Amino acid sequence: MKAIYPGSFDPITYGHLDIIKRATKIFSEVFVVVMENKRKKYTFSLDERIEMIKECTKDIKNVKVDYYKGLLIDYLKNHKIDVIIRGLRAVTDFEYELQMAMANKEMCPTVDTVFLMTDKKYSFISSSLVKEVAFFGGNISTWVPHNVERKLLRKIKEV
Ligand code: COD
Repeated sequence: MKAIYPGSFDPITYGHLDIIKRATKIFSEVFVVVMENKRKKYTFSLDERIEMIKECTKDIKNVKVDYYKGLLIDYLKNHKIDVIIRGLRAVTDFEYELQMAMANKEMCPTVDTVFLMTDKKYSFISSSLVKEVAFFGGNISTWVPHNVERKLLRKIKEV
């Protein structure tokens, strides 16, 4: 069965990667799709985010990296996917995730959202936390893969 893991991935972290690895053990094919969250302003371009995900998942056979600029449910319909994977960190994620899951189900009743939890060592990580700590010179090497750390440090120097 196919599943989609949609997100902003700005940038991808070990938290995201942990969810991707767990999902690939449950589903035959996992589409990691970079999409647009209208509530966010992105640090990395779409191409940069896709490139980082591809580098980080190149050794996982049943992952397909893609992007889509429209509604998530339209991508699902186009690719005949019925399962959305989302990660849950803490109670604070729940309200937003529940709202999205219900809205997607309302728009497309055949769709189910499956929530996965990361290993607890990654459960506090978010892309915005990583960016903030890196910006002020903190060590992020245990929160993001090396290629992502390198690109983020370069991006910080540019601004
Ligand atoms: N541990 C566990 N889970 C994690 C961790 C972690 N450390 N870090 C992130 N996650 C999870 C998040 O909880 C989330 O489930 C997922 O990983 C992706 O997170 P982000 O922050 O990269 O992505 P979001 O939340 O910005 O993605 C939102 C979408 C882009 C998917 C959404 O806005 C969308 O569907 N956009 C397309 C347009 C659309 O259809 N909108 C209507 C939606 S109802």
